[in-house]
Amino acid sequence: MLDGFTPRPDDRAAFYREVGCWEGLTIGQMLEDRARQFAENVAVIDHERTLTYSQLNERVNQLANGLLLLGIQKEDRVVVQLPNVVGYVEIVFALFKIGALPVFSLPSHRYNEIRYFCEFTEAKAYIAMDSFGGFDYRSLARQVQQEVSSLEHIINLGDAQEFVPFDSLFTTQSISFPSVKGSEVAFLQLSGGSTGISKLIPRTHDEYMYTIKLSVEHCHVTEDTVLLVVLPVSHNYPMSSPGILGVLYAGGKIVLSSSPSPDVAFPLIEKHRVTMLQLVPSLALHWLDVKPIHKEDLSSLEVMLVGGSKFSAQAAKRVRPIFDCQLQQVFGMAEGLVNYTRLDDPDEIVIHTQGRPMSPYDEVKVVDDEDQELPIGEAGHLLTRGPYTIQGYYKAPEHNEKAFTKDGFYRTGDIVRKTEDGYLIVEGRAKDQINRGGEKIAAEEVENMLLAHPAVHDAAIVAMPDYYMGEKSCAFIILRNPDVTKRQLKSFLRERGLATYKIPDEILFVESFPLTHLGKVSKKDLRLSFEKQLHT
Ligand code: OOB
Repeated sequence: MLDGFTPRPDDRAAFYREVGCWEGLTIGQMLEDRARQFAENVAVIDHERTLTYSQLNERVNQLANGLLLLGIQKEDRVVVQLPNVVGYVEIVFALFKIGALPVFSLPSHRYNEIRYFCEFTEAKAYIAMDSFGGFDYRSLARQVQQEVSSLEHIINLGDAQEFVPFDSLFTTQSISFPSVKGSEVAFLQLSGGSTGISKLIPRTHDEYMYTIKLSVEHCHVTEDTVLLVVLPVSHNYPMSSPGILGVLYAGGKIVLSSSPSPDVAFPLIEKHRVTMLQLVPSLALHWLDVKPIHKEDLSSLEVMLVGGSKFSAQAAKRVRPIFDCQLQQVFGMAEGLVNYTRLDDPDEIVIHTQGRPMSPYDEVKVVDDEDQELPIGEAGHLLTRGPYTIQGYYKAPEHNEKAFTKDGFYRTGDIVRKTEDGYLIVEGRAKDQINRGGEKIAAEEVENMLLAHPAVHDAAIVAMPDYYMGEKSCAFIILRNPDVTKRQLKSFLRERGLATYKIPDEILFVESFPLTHLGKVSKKDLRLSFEKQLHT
């Protein structure tokens, strides 16, 4: 078993197997199976390529052989940083098949994150595009390769220059694949994080296959489903809720969009008769606002899933009248627990709640600050344990002590209310995080980086309200040296390679921070002071 992975206690693992949650299947076997069952169905489309299930499986096998020949072995970590392209699907399945572990990162990650992921996971390979969205990933790769000694291979999609060209890896030479078990770790997913840099989340084949199967059931994914993916495909939500894996499980079709812009996405919906969409609230709001001025025929749409951050009831009410499709709210987390509103729920529930857990074996508690369960209807901390919620972050024993209870419940950091029927309403957050349109920013990570600037005496990042994004980030800064400008501070963060979405949207210089009675910075008061400034 992978070092740094926390398995379930034996009795609970046995229970999840006994009741049929864990079936011992791997994600690679799933594709093998579906390629037989749905051979001629189209599996995946991007702006350049279309592959059927049998073609996809064949390409994946050829790539898996090439990866083995290159020297990638079972349990090797491979940092994957790709946008929404067919190559992404090919590479992750090839890694699954040989038991190597993709470490998922986002196209918006930069040196700060990629170097950390490569170093922390002792990655053997890093795979990225040549360039995308105006950014050259090869120069990033060069920098990281020099500094991380474990990195033996850099694989590049496109103009690879001195790196291994992705296309050169496909080979018909056949090597036997290592055997991979359902109980083994399939990949490392990123957490939103609240302390320092992102923690990594090890998910096993068994639990992820269960997630996929349940999502397919609750979102009614079938062979006729056409899913448009506009969010970054490596995020847990478009990956498995129901995501690309759910669609492949059911034999449906995935359409990968290179951009979430309606100018790109709406023509794709019309062209491919898309039936299902996954959005974050910030995008849903934008799409709701611009839909009336677009002429494309979107009548094929049946379900729009919205999740990743809170979707207001006000916005939720507009989905059906404007898009003439069903809304399904999803409240999930890369650590595991996923809640859906059900497709046969009354409007009242779909509009006002974030759904209920998808498995009957999900255990969900709402507790006070002393971990005492609260009566139904009262808002408190959400704790959860279950067949697909992790028991520990990867190689993080100290953090795990705090992030999990003694009996294995994950402290989500979310403040929720539970209804009589078991639905959850997200009321807020106890974790020190900004949810910027579904992208999570750990305040501490950005604060630490700001503190490295010689002119900064102290820094505190808080969320500020924003119509589209839900939240944006605001950095309150006490300066040592008044000559520095906001622009210089932002460039400083950029130059240190911080992911673009983590650069504070606003910077405010202050003389001092309000303190709590314990003498800690009161972020609540900082937020209030921001709102006051906004009103004046
Ligand atoms: C999804 O996963 P992560 O890991 O990026 O973020 C999880 C956190 C949750 O703990 C919560 O704070 C927030 O994102 N969140 C929501 C929400 N969905 C997620 N807050 C309010 N309302 C919602 N509907 O974001 C994710 C993973 C799988 C499926 C869907 C979302």
